[in-house]
Amino acid sequence: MLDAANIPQVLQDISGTAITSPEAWEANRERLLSLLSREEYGFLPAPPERTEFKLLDRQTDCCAGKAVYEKWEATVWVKDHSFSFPFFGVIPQTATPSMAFLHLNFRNQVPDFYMPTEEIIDGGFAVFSFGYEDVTKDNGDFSSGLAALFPEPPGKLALWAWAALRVRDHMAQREEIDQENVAVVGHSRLGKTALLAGAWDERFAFVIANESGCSGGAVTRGKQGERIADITRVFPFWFCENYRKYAGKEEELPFDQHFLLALIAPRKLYICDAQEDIWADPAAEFLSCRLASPVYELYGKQGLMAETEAPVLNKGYHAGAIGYHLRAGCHYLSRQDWQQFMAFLKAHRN
Ligand code: GTR
Repeated sequence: MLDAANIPQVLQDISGTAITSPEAWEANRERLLSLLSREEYGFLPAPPERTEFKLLDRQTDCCAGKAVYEKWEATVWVKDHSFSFPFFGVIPQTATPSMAFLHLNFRNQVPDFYMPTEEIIDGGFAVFSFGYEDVTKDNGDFSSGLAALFPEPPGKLALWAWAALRVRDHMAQREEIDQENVAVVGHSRLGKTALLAGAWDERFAFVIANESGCSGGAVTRGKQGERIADITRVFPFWFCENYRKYAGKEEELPFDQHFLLALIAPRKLYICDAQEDIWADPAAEFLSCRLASPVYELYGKQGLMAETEAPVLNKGYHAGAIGYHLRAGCHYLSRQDWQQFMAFLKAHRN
């Protein structure tokens, strides 16, 4: 049973003293990042010694000429070893810089059924993306792909997040992009990845996790559907080894998932769910947003603004710095979700 009283409070330092100022929160923030890294995801590797971006393809007739399509290859060097992966950009042909998404995609195709590209362009946004398995396979093999560059690689979620930071490095070089308004977005396992990327890299002004659920946006204690025992049995390689010891022992975790959400504060965060996706557990995600909100309040901002304990179907909770919606249907990243993301970004543009 979900019960906020059983969930650790985020505004406490290591000695249990209440955190009451942004300065005290920031002093404690690194400790929380390390805690999550040590116990759950593994540590984010240092940035590469060198990165090169090579343009592989460019088309100016994309979306009926409203946008430019580009295919790039990123090559990263870590201690004399290199690894390359492709990524894509679709950028509106406008005179002023565009707000932008970095979409962590399941596939390396543009457009894609999880990425309604023309609609995103029509909304006034650029969208960069990569196919996550071009970075490292979604399995327990750490001997190939990006994983092979690191002697002690973290879990796969952290490796995908590291690759996202390299695409963000590229976006940072682009004048067509409004650097103050870049969102990282992912669905499900890649929603968990988006949260990690956002926690680790403050260049993401917006972080969007769609149906990220267990070990993502949802609190673990009292959660329905997927539990740590389920996720570490089927996908142990997403995490570091330490995480397995919490299977069936959620109450021993020295944190809960709203700590991850709180690490994004005071930047904008967006969590969303599908009504039929009990595996992710919308109620546990909504509660997580509520429990992360006090950190936003330290900064004089409202986090999740909601009057009810449970989310109302199809209502866009867009007023606070933590946005949320629950849509009808099943586990999916739909165009309806994208419409909500675009509305939230426009409403909260920096
Ligand atoms: C499921 C997994 C979830 C979620 C999902 C997905 O099988 O149990 O945590 O990440 O995959 O990525 O689609």
